[in-house]
Amino acid sequence: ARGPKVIVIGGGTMGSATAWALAARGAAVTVLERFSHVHEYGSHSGFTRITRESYHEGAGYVPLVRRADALWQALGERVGERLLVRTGMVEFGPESDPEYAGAIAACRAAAVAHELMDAAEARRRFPIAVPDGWTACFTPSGGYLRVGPCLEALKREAISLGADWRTGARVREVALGERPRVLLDEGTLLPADQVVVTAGAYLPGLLPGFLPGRLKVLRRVLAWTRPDPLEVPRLAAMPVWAGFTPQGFMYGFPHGDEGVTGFKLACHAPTADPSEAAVDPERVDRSIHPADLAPLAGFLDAYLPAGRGEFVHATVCLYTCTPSTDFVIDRVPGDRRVWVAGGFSGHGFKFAPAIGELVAEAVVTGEAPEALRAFARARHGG
Ligand code: PYC
Repeated sequence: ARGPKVIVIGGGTMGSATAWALAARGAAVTVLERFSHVHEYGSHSGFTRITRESYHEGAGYVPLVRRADALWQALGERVGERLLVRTGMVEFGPESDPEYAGAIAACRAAAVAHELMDAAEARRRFPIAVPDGWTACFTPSGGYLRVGPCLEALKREAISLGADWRTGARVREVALGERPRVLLDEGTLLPADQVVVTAGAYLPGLLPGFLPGRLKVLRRVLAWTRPDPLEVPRLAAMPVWAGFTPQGFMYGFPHGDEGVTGFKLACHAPTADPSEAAVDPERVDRSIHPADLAPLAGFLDAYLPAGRGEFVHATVCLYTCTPSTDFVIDRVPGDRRVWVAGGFSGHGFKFAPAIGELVAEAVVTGEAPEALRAFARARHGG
């Protein structure tokens, strides 16, 4: 590589994608990952992630989903692996729910192919007990990404383009000065021309001065049931799904998607309710408690009874949330050579290669591309 020497701190989802995109642009990349490649301690645990264009968080995200989708497809073809499984996605709820209405509005605003149906038709097509008066919205472009193969492909490609990938490398400090330097826990000081911090839930601990008090790390639980075997064919043929219910935004995958033989579901809540405390990722409770599973069982009882069954597996996923749930991608205050991509607020995975591309562009050219303006620190009160 003849380009700048860039250290990427955090080799999870966004770090892997950024390292790949930087290496493809000729940068001399070193990735520092404190755990192993693909692990349970951050935000990519649980084997699969949804991709969708029905973007209730804002139609402005749709071009980014489309770009990422094309990059995932191309990467999959290059490495000879299926990374994206296009199942379609069905969402349901009362149209009076602002987020569900937002999903439909995003489809309309961004010309996302979708089919809106009443409750009776939704019940006929899917094993979901959509209440009368609610509707369902099916988007054929939805699907899921296979986390392990996605992250392996990004890493393999980055290494083939010259990236130096270090696991078990924990960073203590990013030292600013004439040239940024990264201090490893074991005492080594690594100089760089530029640094990208993609440390996920570990970002607030590493750079406490970056959006102080504005990034909250939340603990979320992903769980798998073992449904009645007679229900499995119907559940396996389902698209990815989400319900905008009074209990929250519940979502899940077809039975047997990846990793665990079971029916995976979770509650996506990127904003803490008033009684919920943010967690410290170094000390987060990783055991699973009945209170973690009860809302999921209640959701299945009410809306997806075919998926009911004993919980056979569960894992913790950490969300790093901004107040608006929009991402934050910008330089650190006072140093043009240190970039941060974070605050993915539980909805970032699908975008990874598109984010990697934009961050790499910013690093290599020294200018934030237009598409990153929406994620400036100033938008979050920084
Ligand atoms: O980003 O699509 C998403 C998602 C759904 C549930 C959690 N994240």
